[in-house]
Amino acid sequence: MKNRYRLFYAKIMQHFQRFVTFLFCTSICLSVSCAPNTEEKKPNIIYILADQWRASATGYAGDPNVRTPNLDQLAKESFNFRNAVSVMPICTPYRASLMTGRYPTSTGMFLNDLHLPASELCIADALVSGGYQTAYIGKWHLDGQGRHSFIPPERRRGFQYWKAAECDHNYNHSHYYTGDSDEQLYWEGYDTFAQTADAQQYIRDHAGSDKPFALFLSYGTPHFPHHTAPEEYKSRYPLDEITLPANVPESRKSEALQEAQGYYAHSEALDKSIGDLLATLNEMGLDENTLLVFTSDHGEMLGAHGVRPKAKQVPLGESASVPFLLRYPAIHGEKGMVVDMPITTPDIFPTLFGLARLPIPETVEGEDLSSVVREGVEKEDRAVLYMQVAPWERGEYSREYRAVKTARYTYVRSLDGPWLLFDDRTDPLQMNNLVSNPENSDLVQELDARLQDLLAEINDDFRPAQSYIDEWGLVLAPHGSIPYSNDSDAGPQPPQTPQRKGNGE
Ligand SMILES: [Ca+2]
Repeated sequence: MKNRYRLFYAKIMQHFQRFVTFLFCTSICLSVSCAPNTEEKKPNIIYILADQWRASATGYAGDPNVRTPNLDQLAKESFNFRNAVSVMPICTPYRASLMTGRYPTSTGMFLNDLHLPASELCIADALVSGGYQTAYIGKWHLDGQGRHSFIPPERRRGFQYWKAAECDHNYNHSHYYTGDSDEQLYWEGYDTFAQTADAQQYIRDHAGSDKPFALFLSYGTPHFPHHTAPEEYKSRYPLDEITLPANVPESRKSEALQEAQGYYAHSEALDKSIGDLLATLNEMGLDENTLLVFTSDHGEMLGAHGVRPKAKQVPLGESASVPFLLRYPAIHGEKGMVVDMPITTPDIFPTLFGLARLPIPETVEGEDLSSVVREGVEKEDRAVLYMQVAPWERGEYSREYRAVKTARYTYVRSLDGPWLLFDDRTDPLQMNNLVSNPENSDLVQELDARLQDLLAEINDDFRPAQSYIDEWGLVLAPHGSIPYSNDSDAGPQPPQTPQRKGNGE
């Protein structure tokens, strides 16, 4: 009898608890999601894009040389995607993919200095449609009509506030254009600092606005020339105090050290700038409702694996892996999370839009990963694609390739078949290519199947470079990419705009 009574009592309590839970959830639902458009206030968006900052070269990622206290702090407050890759580790192709959310094989934007077709829907146009004010400061590299040419408002792809140049890495005397004027202006002093000051002013000027803003801040550094970094920062990296990773062979060491000094100096100067920018955001009370990203378009080899310093394009981690911090306290609070799930460039546009609750255009090919930030749960077993369609770099690693990155592995296929397999967890310097090891044949097969699936999704059948060059009607210069001019007096250069001719034509 006693037991039966106990069971009966437990049942009653169970029902009671369910009822209380129901009441509790209903009241939350009424007060939060079902309340009259408690739609989250649209966040401001600040996208900080460095040029050539490899994933490993920050304090928080464990680089023993560089000092990045501001980024280290930001990493603690952010979702730190430590397996982020550049969909094509080179300038224009990355930027085209960022702007469109599409793969280089879908837009034809797989070489530097191409002109992004007007028919491609860009992120700023979509942001304006979503009620945003838009701004772009720094390096653009999508206009393809001369690196020093004026880019008129109608070719700015939806960016309203504009202080930008197509491409200029002369950091202590770099140009920009603004407004409707084709007058070439120059940033005062070191452009990283001047562009930061301009972004700070933009934030102050727009803090009280009814409309949210989206600011893209596209720095030229720490891309070479490395020796032009501010002396004050260079002096903090004496050559005899720099430790090179074990994958830099003896033959590259002295050159790598020399370049690393300026590379780290540019990086620390940029870290300082990011600290200044974050301070302004905080002063204006905008921290909470700002979706902030810090990332880079691709990395830098700095002599690793014997590849010359300044090079990228190749599939190795120093070139393809990028830092990617995303902070949006209104959604995830003050603490961040380390995310092992990989992310590739086309995922960025839809993820930002998912977080801002904006409709994602149908043209976008990447995946919306906003739920990962909202719920703090990674997608299991994700694999992402990156590639090189027509490399113009020369050397052992400069081949056409298609690659898969997972939380653990990098697998790369060349036109000859399976080429590289690294266990990035046990071998982060990628010194042990496991692809030919018979023990790994199942793994190679599995990763190759995943690669084929990802390629099928974007209808890419991985052909030799020339086939794509012909398909998109492009004509290359002797250096292996699109011809360009650095001469602003030469007037606009005729652009090469990829236009698909269709296979076999
Ligand atoms: Ca670049």
